[in-house]
Amino acid sequence: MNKPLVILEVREDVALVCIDNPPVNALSRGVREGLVKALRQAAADSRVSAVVLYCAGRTFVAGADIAEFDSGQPSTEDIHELFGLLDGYARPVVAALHGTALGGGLELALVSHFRVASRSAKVGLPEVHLGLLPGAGGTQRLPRLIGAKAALELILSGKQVAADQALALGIVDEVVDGDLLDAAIVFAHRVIEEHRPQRRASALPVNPASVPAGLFEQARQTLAQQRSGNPAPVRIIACVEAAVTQPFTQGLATEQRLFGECLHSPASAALRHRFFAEREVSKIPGLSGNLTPRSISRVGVVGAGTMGGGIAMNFANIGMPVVIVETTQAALDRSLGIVRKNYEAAVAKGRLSPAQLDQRMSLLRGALDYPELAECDLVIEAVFEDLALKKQVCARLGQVCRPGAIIASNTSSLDVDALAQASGRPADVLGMHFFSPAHVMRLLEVVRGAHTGTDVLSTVVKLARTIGKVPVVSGVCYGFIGNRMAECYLREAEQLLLEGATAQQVDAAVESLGLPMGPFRMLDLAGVDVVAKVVIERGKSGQLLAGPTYRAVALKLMELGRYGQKTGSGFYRYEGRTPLPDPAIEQICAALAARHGIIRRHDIAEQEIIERCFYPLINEGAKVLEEGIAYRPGDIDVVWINGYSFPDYLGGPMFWADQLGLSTIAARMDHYAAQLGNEHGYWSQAALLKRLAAAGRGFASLTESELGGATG
Ligand code: 3H9
Repeated sequence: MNKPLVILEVREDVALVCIDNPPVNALSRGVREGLVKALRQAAADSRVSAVVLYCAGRTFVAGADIAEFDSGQPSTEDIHELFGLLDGYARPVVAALHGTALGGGLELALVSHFRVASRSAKVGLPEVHLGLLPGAGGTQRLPRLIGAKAALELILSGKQVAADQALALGIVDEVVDGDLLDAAIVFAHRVIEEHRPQRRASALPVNPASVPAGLFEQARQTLAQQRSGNPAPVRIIACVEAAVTQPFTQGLATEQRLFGECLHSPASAALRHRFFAEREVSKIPGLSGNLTPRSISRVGVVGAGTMGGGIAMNFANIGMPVVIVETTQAALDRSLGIVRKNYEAAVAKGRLSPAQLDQRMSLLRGALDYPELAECDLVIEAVFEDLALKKQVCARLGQVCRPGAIIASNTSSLDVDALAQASGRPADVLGMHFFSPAHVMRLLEVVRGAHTGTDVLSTVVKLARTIGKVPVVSGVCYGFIGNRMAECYLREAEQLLLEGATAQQVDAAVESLGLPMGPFRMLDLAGVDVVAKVVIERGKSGQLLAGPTYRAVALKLMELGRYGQKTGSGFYRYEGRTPLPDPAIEQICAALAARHGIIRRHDIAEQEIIERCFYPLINEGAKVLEEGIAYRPGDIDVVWINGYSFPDYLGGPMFWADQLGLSTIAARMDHYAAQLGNEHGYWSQAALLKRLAAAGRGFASLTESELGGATG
């Protein structure tokens, strides 16, 4: 028999209602049914004078069951039945909060009449991150409890607040140390003895002083400037405004209507996809859960450039000592100086205390020789992106690192298997591709070589979570998942310049989709010289499927010393950091076009730019899947959202492709092959794309057995 999700126990005059639905006590249908049953039973029990609602396991209810929203299960009407029952409950209900009381979980606590929280508890309404709004009365009850302004800020930000702050705000009534359930029972007894009436949030007026003039108008204006595709924020503002202007039941109806609009929006579906995809990435097919991870307590970094320094910060941030090796004292000093500046900036913003800065800096030690790395458990090389140099470094690391130490390369594109071979101990080697700035960006591509030990892989995936990264495992290929796909995007973006589009036109089209920066602003920021060198190196390696105009503009700009923002000109000219259109680019592109016989046109529309930049990228994603370089389409989406700022409300390129329809994409690929020619195979469809499109399927429909697995 299945374990009950809700258990009722009557202890003297208090009914203890316990929710036990691991891992996070989500308010699933079974829990809702169990709660209604337990509450009705307690109501009929003459011994019961009060109810304490609490949870087993690591947390109070962390929200509605998000998976139910996608499963097409019938509406959440029974939630409202449960909440109505609690609101009108004839005996006082005390919610006992521990862990994270989030979303529908906090709403469950808000509809209870009193709230007691453990000191370590956190509360919040994070629905906005899922493109939703609190749909179980949260937008109506919270403003009545803590005021409209504070409630609006909390719901719009989706932030969690600690128990002490929740007490100060008026979200909880008491914060306790020690045993939470005992404290909640004591609280319930006090309520009974003092004959305290139930404090129903639904019956409270919103404090007028908490609604400064223009509150909602200003919130709408701020939102308009953010150009977000998330449907929730504007509706959250409307709901909190309704809490101020409408009676409770009417406000609740407004909330339910607007919640429904959010729930059925494509953006919320995309954000929910992101939620699960980011958790799924750590599940590595074929890897036993019983693997003993290698112990990592000391890290080494070779190469103290911007990347190396940023990588080192990740480990110092969690209290791990780091040895940084460079060839000269000057390079070490420069790097540690940059790290200190980064920490000082965090202190200035109040995110770090001066004492924490000192403590973190004290964990970083510079060294000029490899033997200093002998005691490290993990060494990450972050030297210049040059295969010969990286091979030399890995060979040296293979000699000096202690047996069992993991050797990682921060290469962004090179052959990890070749590096592993050079080390002489390939089972210990993998790629850890950090994104710049390495101490800020959440993505880590973990590159699994042909001989990488399964314990090594699992150790690094776990470690990545510990340092706050989202790890996505990639197989070995040029550029791994992200940079490999980005090549197609950049190729077409530059090709469009040759055909007559301007840099600002291409950037604007891409930005209209929701990316914060189009390709040319991005290239100017990254350094045109840096990216052009990558193209040259790849050309030399014979791995480029390329015609004579491949990335021709970037190569030309490098030749001209137009390296981007740092030299004051690149695809744009710069006044300070402001990019301005540069007629010189038009002339350069026109000359290149004439040389290569490309006819320039002036009718390139936004839609063509979007299709030509993104459809080949999606097609490459299909190849990445069919070759087993990525395990799942969702892994690719996680890479693009976290590493390349692809808009999360589109769910990542593969999820977006499914929404557009793969047959549409396939048809447009054929169209461009016919219009532009396909001499170099740029418009040849991946077999997987072709097959799915023909079958009217999407990437999301791929089963485990259909997915590649070369990574395994
Ligand atoms: C809502 O409440 C709407 C209501 O207002 C209106 C209703 C009408 N549902 O993150 P973790 C799973 S919307 C289903 O790795 P952590 C998660 O997928 C909801 N599943 O752990 C994972 O599964 P697996 C508002 C959920 O310790 C496992 O639990 N609430 C849910 O790092 C562990 O998760 C939120 O948005 C869920 N609600 O972090 C809170 N939550 O093991 C969302 C988690 O199979 N959740 N799972 O991969 C969180 O923020 C974090 O999970 C939490 C724990 C902080 C709780």
